[in-house]
Amino acid sequence: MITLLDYGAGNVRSVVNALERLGETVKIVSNGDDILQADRLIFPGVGDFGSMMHTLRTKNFIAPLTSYLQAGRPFFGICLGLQALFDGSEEAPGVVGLGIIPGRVKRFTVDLAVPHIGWNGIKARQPSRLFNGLHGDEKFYFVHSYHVVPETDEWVLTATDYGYEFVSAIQKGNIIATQFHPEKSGKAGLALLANFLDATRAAIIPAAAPEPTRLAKRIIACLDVRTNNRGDLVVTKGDQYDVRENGEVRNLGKPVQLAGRYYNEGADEITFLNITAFRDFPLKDMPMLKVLELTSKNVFVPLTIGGGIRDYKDKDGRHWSALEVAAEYFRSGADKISIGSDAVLIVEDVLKTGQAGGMNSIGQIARVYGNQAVVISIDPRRVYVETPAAVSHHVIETAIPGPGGEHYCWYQCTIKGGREGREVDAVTLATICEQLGAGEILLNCIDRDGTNAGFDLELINDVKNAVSIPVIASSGAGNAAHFYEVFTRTEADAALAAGIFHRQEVSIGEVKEYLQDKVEIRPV
Ligand code: 1PR
Repeated sequence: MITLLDYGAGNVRSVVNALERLGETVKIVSNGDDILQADRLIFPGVGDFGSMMHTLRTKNFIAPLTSYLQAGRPFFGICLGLQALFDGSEEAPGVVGLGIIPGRVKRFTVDLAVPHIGWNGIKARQPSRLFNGLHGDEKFYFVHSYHVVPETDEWVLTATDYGYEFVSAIQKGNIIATQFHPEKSGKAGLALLANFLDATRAAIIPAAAPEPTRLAKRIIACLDVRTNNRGDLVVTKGDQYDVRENGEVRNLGKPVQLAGRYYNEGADEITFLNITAFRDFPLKDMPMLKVLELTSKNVFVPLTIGGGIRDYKDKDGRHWSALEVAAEYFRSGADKISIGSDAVLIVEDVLKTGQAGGMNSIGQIARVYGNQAVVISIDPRRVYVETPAAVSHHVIETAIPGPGGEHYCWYQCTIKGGREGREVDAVTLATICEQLGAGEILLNCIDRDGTNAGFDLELINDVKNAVSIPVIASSGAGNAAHFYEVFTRTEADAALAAGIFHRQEVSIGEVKEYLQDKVEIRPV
């Protein structure tokens, strides 16, 4: 039996799933006594430092947790569960941490995308039982904007490089905590958790220590999901967003099975897009929640879900906020949510009024679950113009002339799965969404979707140059070389594909094999 401290902020399901996969029974803490009686306590922190400490305080968890830790009893903290052990954080000035490790939590000051999202390496600084079975060159999944800065090196367990070296795990006797997410780090992460669970394993130093560690470019498999004419939830795939063939919705497989296959092939993340959720209330769409629940039991890499995340009134007149919709997705196993149509409408509002409504879905969800949990999915389409002055949008000069020989274009944002073009360009959308609290951009391109013609490099460069959050390049991958192209000719942080993987034209393993030694990736 292992005790899990869930303070109700986020997705602890993935931690529960990982522990259950390792044969543990998990007891969730419901009061301070549960903490005091735990044999081993796991604390996965989510959201921001201030609200985490506030919730711990209102639930009267601070005193039992501090006394548990001061007694040096077995503890594993994850992400904010590491940061909580320190004196305080720049994220919430004035808020006092648990003070178990002297030091503070600071925001990254790097000329790189923040949050630091993705798979990075670790360098062991002291022996630990956590390293049994690891070579030392494995990569683990990170997602954070702040990192810990202990006053002494005494308890540093691992370090990682991102612009500069930071502390990525600590070990103080029985107290161990990692900035990365072992529960989302595939087989290496499960091995590390298994080592924590078995206190009889010997403390070792792994053989390899990458110097420096490097953040991998991520390969993401995307599953567009919708109900077909027979009422079954299927993975489908469009050509420039048209998913029908001879009147029938294309059926390329079952969502849970396909996600499992991509995990085994080495996908670094999996994204589900509920592509017709814009018309229906998505919480009626229980099969989608079930898909997430089942997938997260077997897939230990990050899961993103998009589609229909906005405010609703259901048929009984009950108002559901976008935050409540997102909360259902997080509870079912999602690590990130992606917002498409609603983001365009929010940005239109900002452009019209000069300010964002305080209740906008991007800010609301980011405040509770953290910026890194909010992805903006952009569905742009090229609009050619004769001259940059022809429109008030962000225009680029293009090497791919338009049908009338035009050398300029702008990227028009659309809503409702490309059905409706709006007067907002992709760069403006991305920039404003970043200001509102988005943590990542999923940059599709309707012109390239399903064409196998390669990514739209001009679009990706344009958006990537405008924001400091990570950008996922999407749409058009037709072979492994297209991934090489997008990672060497743009600064994209990740590349996403759908059709080539579903149709088994190229596997994720083949893409990674092609990129090996050319681009930093997480080996399969
Ligand atoms: O607007 O918040 O309800 O979200 C709806 C979501 O569903 C959006 O993220 C939107 O991109 C997606 N969506 C809506 N309609 C479609 C469609 O295809 N008819 N899917 C659709 C867009 C997702 C792409 C695709 C890549 C790679 N497809 O990410 O996976 O283009 O494809 P490829 O590798 O085969 O070229 P909301």
